[in-house]
Amino acid sequence: MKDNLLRAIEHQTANLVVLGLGYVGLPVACMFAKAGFSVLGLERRQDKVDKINRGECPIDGKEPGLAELMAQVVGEGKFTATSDYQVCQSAQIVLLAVETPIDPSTKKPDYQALTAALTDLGPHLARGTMVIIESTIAPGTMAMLVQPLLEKQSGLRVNEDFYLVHCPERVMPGKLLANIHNCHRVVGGMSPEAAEIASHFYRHIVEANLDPVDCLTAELVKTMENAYRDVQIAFANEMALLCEDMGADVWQIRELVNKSPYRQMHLPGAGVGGHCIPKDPWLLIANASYGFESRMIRTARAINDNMPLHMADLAIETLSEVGIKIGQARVLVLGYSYLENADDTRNSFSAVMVEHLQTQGADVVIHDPWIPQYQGDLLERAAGCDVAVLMVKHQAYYHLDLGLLRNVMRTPILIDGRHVFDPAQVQAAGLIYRGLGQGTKPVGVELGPLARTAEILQEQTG
Ligand code: SAJ
Repeated sequence: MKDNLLRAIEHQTANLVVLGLGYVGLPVACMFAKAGFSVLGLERRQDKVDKINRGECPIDGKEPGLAELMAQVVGEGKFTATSDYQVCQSAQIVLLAVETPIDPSTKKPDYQALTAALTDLGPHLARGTMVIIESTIAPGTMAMLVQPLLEKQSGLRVNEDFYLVHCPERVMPGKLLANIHNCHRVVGGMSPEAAEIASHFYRHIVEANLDPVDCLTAELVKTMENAYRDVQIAFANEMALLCEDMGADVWQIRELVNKSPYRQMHLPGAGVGGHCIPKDPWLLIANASYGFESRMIRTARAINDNMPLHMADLAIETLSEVGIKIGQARVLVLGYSYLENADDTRNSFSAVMVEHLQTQGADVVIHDPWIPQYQGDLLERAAGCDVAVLMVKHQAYYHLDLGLLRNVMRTPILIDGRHVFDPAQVQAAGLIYRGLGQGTKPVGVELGPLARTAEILQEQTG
């Protein structure tokens, strides 16, 4: 089994089926096709299958090189999409890249897509095949869900009849192809042999280090690396709240802290969004048991989830200082995507703030140069607004004409959630400035950001 597979990989005669053609599956399918493999993309949605087979990239947004590469490999007949699971019978390698979201209320993994894919694949799994899971999954999932389900559905035995591998994706919108080529990968195998064979396979598209490990290690590396980032960001956010409370400037302090060796304090911000960071910490602790109680992960998530609500607090408080109630205010939200200079709105923290302000009766106007429904002239959108809240540090906002902004607003208040503006310049333009982490706590006003974090924590821990 091993020699046949290694030979097919070495000579690129191995047929590859990629199951799931989204942000993860589509670029990896194109990269293996470009490397010389014959690739079939399995996708449930027929409209998406047809679009790909016309050579049209189904992924919106700026993904350097992806549309061109896809058109090229489709045109060369190296990559074809289909909705027919039967194709798995002639595959030597099947790569699964399906979504693994978190249930918003229970914070537990939602494996509907993964379970459906494995259930459909099982009956078509041929002896000698290597199955690779690229989706990010909770540690323990390969052993407790993937292996038993595949064995049951196929009647085959892992390591005897087929190989099973977990090679977690490393995608980042805007860098889909680059990250595949340049990012270090752990290659987890249900046996050392499986990890070895999969490493040979990925060497065809990954230039960076490939570390063969066991599956549990691979699951922990991926989810832990993002939980680490979430905790780091939460620390920066909590320091921003502390500095507000104490009347200090967290941005200046962060710069000075980072002058110390081995310090790399992250950036405070108006929220933590995207498809990885808000989700992976919950995956990391999902299967922990035997009395393991995560406090840090939950608290970090609560702090970061609270940031858009804190931005709303800053706006409400500053409005009240000039005698305007939020229920009579018009609020301009600057930025709706989860990351600067990108059009990806998954887990948008601005959406959380918008909903909160609307429940308070505010009239909310959204601007985002990267999101079609929110594009348009910023100053037109700002007309008549009482406060502008900067949530995402899009490059376009760095050159905002503050004087013109001041002239069109009904009340000239600017809340800066990303340290984009110089407070002195904002005030010189005639606007009232309030910056996240820049303490100008009004005397006698009891801020409640940490109290709210405690509320969120209480909700999560039940
Ligand atoms: N954020 C902060 N402060 C920071 C860093 C990020 O508030 O100091 C916020 C961002 O505004 C954003 C969210 O966190 O809303 C996530 O930002 P991110 O830079 O982590 O971008 P992602 O979500 O695309 O993260 C991905 C991850 N890569 C993979 O999962 C393969 C992450 O592990 C990487 O560190 C990140 O890309 C990257 O920078 O490459």
